[in-house]
Amino acid sequence: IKASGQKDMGSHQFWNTQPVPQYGENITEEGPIEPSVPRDQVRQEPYALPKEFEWCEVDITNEKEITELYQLLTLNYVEDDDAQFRFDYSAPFLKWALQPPGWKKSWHVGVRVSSNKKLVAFISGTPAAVRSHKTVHHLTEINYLCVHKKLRSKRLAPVLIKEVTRRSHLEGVFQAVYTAGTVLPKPVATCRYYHRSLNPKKLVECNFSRVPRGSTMAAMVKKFKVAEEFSTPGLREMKAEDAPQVKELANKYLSKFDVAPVFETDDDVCHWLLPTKDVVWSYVVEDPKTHKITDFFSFYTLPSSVIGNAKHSSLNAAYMFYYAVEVPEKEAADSYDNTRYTKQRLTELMRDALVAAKKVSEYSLTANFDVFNALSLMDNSMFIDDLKFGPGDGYLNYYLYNWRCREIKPHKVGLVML
Ligand code: NHW
Repeated sequence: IKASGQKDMGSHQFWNTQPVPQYGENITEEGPIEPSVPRDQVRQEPYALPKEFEWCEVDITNEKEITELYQLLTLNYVEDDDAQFRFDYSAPFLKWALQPPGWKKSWHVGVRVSSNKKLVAFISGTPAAVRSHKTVHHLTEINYLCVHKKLRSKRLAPVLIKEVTRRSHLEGVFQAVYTAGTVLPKPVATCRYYHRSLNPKKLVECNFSRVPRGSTMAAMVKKFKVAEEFSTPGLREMKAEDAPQVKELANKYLSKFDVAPVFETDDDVCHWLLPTKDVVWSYVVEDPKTHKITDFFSFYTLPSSVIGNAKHSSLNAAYMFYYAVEVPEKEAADSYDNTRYTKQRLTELMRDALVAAKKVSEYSLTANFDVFNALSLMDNSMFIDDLKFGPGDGYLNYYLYNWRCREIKPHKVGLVML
């Protein structure tokens, strides 16, 4: 989904005051923009809200409160420019996304109307280890910033951002990473969305895609047909016992990108990658002879509400998440052979990811995927054309808060944000 809100460069009343690089700044040295400070020098009182509102912590372990958060987002979160689709993160998904190891309730920041306690705005932070170039940051991943539609353009977003920043500072965290469709000062990377049709008929009916001139629906259905069975020998669902090997494999593969997460513990890997019902799916390749895990891939579900369509109310999308291939030693030594091996292996693996998405769809009502989405990051450009992904009109910008960082090309981005 492409978010709107592109502004004139330079005219950012709020962002011009923040420790982020400004447009036009030429970055040569990496490092913090403002210093970290001890806890007792961090502002102790919450920022002031307009008088009819109050702060709250949204307790997402509580069914009532996670439902309130779900309701706020399902009606008010990100839409595309033409207001045809709106992200519809499910409650189980939000629980998963917001409760990684080390998660903090104080970083699930809500705003309620004081009189009736209605939840009208939200922003979240979750702890993560993310490397940019050579530095590993223990930072905050910011996500799910949302202000109710009726309260837009009242400068509430800057207050939410300042408050979550203050709460990060209180925990000794002075850097953050976030992504947005909106262009703000100043993206460290920009990736493009690609889409692979699984259910072309529905995508056309939802106005998500068109039948190309000179083609027919029958031709599209044929073009996008997916095999029924996996082709990679040894491919199976990931299990908890695989975590130590998957951790090694993932960290090694991710080390070649300029911005990427670091999976520090088996718990991190289990949280993010073990299959979680109706949320995330992961598959590993176990070498039939050695029983070593040589590759893995994962994808998550994120449906969008279809706005104002007579026939469909929801579009179900699978999103490519993390993956890795282990390059055998003889190919690894030579960069040409390495690339050739990776391209071939990854293409076959991702062909199976499409098969897996189809298989999941057969057994699940909530994850009946119509489309498989991926960004132009990691090694995705190696399989995008062969597997019939097409470019979308959405872009995703990556930002670091309080860290100057040289620009990163999409194929050097190894971080996937939810
Ligand atoms: S991006 C998704 C953001 N959410 C949506 O698009 C949902 C639908 N839209 C809304 O709810 C993933 C509202 O339009 C929002 C803005 C709330 C977006 N990021 O209150 P005002 C994330 O969640 C700036 C950052 O009047 P509004 C990542 C805008 O440029 N800033 O606007 C979130 C302007 O500032 P400027 C954004 O429409 C990362 C100011 O807000 C933004 O009623 C957050 C206007 O405020 C966005 N997506 O509410 C940053 N959209 O300077 C984290 C607009 O230009 C930073 N703005 O005048 C790090 C913090 C932690 C640090 C720790 C050390």
